[in-house]
Amino acid sequence: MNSTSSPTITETSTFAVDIEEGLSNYPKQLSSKYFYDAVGDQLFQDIMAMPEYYLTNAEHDIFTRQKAAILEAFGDTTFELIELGAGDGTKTKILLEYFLQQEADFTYRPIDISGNVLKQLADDCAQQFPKLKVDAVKGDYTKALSLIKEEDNHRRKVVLFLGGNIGNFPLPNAKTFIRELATCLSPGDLLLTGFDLKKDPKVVQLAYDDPAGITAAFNLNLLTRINRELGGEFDLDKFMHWETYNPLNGEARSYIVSKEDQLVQIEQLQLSVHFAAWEAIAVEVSAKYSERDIAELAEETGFVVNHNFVDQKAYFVDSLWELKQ
Ligand code: AVI
Repeated sequence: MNSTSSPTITETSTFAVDIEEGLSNYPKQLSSKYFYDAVGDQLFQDIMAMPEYYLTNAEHDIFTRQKAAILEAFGDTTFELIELGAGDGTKTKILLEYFLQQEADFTYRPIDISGNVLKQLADDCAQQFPKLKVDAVKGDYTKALSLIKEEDNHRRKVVLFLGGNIGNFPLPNAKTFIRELATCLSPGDLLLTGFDLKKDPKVVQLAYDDPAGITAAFNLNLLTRINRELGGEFDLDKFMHWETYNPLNGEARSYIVSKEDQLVQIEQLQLSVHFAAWEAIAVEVSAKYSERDIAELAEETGFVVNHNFVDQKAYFVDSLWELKQ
């Protein structure tokens, strides 16, 4: 598919199944991948523009200042550029523009769960970079892995996994995911991953519990989505957002907490969900790493760290890894 056509719609909807399972479990748990409906996409844009959400600016700083070093570290200007969880691609475009200026020979393959942002990204690329070959695909990470596996092996693959998306896996799951990703790559292929670094816990806490309540709205929108798509009857006033940051394991965790004992009907699931007062639903983990954690993760998943690109505040790192023989 070229940059002017619409992204392929390939995702199978497991929303209803996952919601039913997550709300029937104890403790209750829902995946943050379901935050991203049209309203969620907009709220995430708002989050990225918040002064407290430092991750976006930090990675922007890295790409702006170190794009030449990044391309140089690739060691070759011919590659397949695959982006997992591409989002709106704002920061990636800094790299794309530079790679094009340097006449690198590459196709850009963004993969994202949100068709809305992906369509926007494909359209933006077509406008801004008419010469860029774009092949955009809607899908989650499982879909992404199967696509990477299907790719022919003529060109070296460079996989981008930016913005701290890896943090949305708890550490053991991150390891499993990267190991699986490694099985889809060949020795010498590259992985550029954005890791949010462990830092002053107050800074992290504020990024996920902003005073304006944008993050709270982002998380609670999941209940609105269940109401709309599955005939749920969640009353948002009876729930609240709660955030914790554990500086030991680096996990920032988001919860939706029921403020009272209540029953919530979800018509299309024919489900009546009981919440005890102050019962929580775990909705998101945003893990933070130290450089040592990153080195260990690379080692344990078959990669070698080629270079760490750190922003000026040392808040965030884009870590370039190469798959070992
Ligand atoms: C997409 N992901 C990296 C964001 C994060 O920081 O975990 C999602 C997010 N959740 C709350 N704020 C931002």
